Amino acid sequence: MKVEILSNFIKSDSRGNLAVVEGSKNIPFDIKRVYYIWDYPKNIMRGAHAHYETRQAMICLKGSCKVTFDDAKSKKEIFLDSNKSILMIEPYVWHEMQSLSDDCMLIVFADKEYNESDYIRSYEDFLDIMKTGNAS
Ligand code: T46
Repeated sequence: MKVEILSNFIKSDSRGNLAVVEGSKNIPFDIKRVYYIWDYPKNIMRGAHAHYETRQAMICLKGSCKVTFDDAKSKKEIFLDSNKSILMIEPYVWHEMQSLSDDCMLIVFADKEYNESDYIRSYEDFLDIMKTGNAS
């Protein structure tokens, strides 16, 4: 499974840093929705689902967390602790965010409006969908 991490969206000069996220320029889709997540209880997990269609790009603005990806064939863990990387979250990839630091703030850019029917929230359903090839 290939997990894409994008960079080269920071403008730095002697005054500091400025980050620009531009749809269909430095992230590979038009941005339809932006949300951010912060202020977690201890040891909480977020995510734990896959999407049918929605493509997303995530930046850890502050703090750190571990993101686990699972495509039903293999798993991959990415540790996010820098606001200088954009992590792509593609459809049909089960993703979980764990080990969220107290100060962790995640911002997510999505290419679709929120639609609960785009979520696969049961891991068993996800495995079935991936096995039966309904994913293509
Ligand atoms: C994802 C990961 C990275 C809305 O009403 N509109 C929205 O745009 C979103 C994102 C969520 N919601 C509602 C749905 C739930 O009632 O907010 C509540 C919490 O959402 P959820 O449990 O899906 O949150 P996470 O942190 O588990 O997942 C979120 C995104 O939903 C998801 O698409 O990929 O972050």
